[in-house]
Amino acid sequence: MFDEIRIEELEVFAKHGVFPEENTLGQKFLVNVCIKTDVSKAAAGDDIHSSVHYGNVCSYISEFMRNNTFKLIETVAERIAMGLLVKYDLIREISVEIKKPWAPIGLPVESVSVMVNRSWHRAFIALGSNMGDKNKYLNDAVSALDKADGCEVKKVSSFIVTKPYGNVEQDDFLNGVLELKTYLRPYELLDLLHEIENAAGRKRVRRWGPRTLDLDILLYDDIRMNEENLTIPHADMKNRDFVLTPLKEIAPYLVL
Ligand code: ROI
Repeated sequence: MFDEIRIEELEVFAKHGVFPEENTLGQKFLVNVCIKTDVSKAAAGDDIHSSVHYGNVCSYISEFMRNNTFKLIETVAERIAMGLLVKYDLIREISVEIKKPWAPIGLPVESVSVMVNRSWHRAFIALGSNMGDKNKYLNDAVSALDKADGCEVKKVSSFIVTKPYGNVEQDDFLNGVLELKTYLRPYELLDLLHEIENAAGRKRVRRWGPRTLDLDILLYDDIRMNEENLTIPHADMKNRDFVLTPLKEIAPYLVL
């Protein structure tokens, strides 16, 4: 589906490591990167501005690795992957491998390495509130999500007043749906939604009780998962007009 731009064995002298001497003496690191992007526009126009300049990517990596010190090459790889995803709009997926050919482990080894893969995902999030200043709770949630690391709100539906669903006697809800671009994985996204709910003073007193703010993952790319505290697509969304109506407004093309 995507084209690839590869960087192989970029050499950087830096100070990452768990052992204190690694943080003072430093050692050689080798970096491999595979960028998934669409190069057709750049190729057609023979224009570097429509592509990802691999020279600039190499400088970014080299500088980042020399100016920071981490214990784990996992951290180095992940931070580079995320930094590049955010910096270059054209990068859709990226893998970053960090190798240590001189790892001081006291055994003969060719090299040790970590490779991380990160990419952009599209999620749809349902928003609901039926306590206090409902409109403010929903608007604040939209901006909190837009400001969060690795997240960008692409579309927000109108907010609609809905009768409580599920045989519950409580105040009317204000509901909406937003489309999110994110590099967070489903469980990381779930944690972020919980943090935002908690910041809005959400108390989990009883199931289906009134709430200041409720945020649910409806869809995440095309994935299907059924785990103890996370089901995607949302288990009951097809029965909930308060979700389907705003979802249809911002994504009428979706086939559920
Ligand atoms: N009913 C409506 N109308 N809107 C909601 O957001 C909502 N959320 C819930 C329950 C209690 C199921 N009912 C709802 O969690």
